[in-house]
Amino acid sequence: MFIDRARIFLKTGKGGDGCESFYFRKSMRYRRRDGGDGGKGGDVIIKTDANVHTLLDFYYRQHFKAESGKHGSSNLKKGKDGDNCIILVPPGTIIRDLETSCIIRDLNRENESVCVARGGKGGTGNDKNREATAGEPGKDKIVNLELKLIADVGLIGYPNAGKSSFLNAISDANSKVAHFPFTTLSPVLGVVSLPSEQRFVVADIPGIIKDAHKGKGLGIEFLRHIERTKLLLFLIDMAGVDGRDPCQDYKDLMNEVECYDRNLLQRPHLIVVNKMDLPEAKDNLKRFKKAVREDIFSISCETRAGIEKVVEALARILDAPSKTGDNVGIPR
Ligand SMILES: Nc1nc2c(ncn2[C@@H]2O[C@H](COP(=O)(O)OP(=O)(O)OP(=O)(O)O)[C@@H](O)[C@H]2O)c(=O)[nH]1
Ligand SMILES: [Mg+2]
Repeated sequence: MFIDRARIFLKTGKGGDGCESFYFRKSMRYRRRDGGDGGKGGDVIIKTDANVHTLLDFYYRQHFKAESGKHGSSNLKKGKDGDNCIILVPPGTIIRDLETSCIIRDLNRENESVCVARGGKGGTGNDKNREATAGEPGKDKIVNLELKLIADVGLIGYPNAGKSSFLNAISDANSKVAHFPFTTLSPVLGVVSLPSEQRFVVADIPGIIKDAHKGKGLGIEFLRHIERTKLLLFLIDMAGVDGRDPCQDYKDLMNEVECYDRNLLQRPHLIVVNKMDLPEAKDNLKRFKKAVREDIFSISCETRAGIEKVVEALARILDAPSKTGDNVGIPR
């Protein structure tokens, strides 16, 4: 199960009460105030950890509580601060306040942390002529977590187009491949390592079909995971194995991406046509080239033909200094 959204309830620690206490000995003329301060209530902190990959843990547990501060005591003893509650999330998690809908933080890097809810202040003890006060309550919060994977390249294609086969061919990933649609039900990341020591991450997301933006198939929710990618790779089954027209597939995919977020189409992208080992693919490609006037990379994941050229192109584009809206030499 791949959970990429969660709602969690955060309870902060209450501040410990300040102590009201007086010290007195027979030899003293006046009693002395010696009440210590209360300890601070624990905060709730959210931190990224590279070993956490999904928000699945929050499917089982939604309530988190930091420790309250201890009360102050006589002899100016300060109460102990409450322990913070630290919640681990994968890098790429966006934290949103439920009440205001504002983004509290977009945690992109490893070991990045943010204090989401502050514990209450400890009360003051009655020393130094002050009155003892009670500890303050903390600011509890309900937050929504949303995971957007961090990858350099996002694969977009119809189900069965060969996205997982392509990812497995170029990277260390082991994404499930099968001859039926919707084999991949949750995003898979693969790391491509080149002899030049350049490395980049490719995200395989579940297939998209016409009218996915209206909820058809698995919908377009998963496109969220390519929002942060630098480059989009449209993968098209040129043999039309499932009986569709590849030119129409391309138009449908573009349309679905546009419906999700039209700015995504401003991103550099590559068009890769797959299954060129099958005889139907040759004729289809001729028509496709006339209809789609862009650079096209033809490959076969079955024979591995053309795959190296695509990897070289990806590496070149990713290596180039990025300019917003730049189409990196690929005319649209
Ligand atoms: N002949 C041929 N078959 C291919 C090629 N690439 C993939 N296939 C086959 O196409 C089918 C689908 O491949 P997948 O890699 O699972 O496709 P996908 O796009 O990940 O599919 P979903 O996960 O369902 O979206 C499998 O039976 C593959 O063996 C190719 O280049 N040539
Ligand atoms: Mg797949």
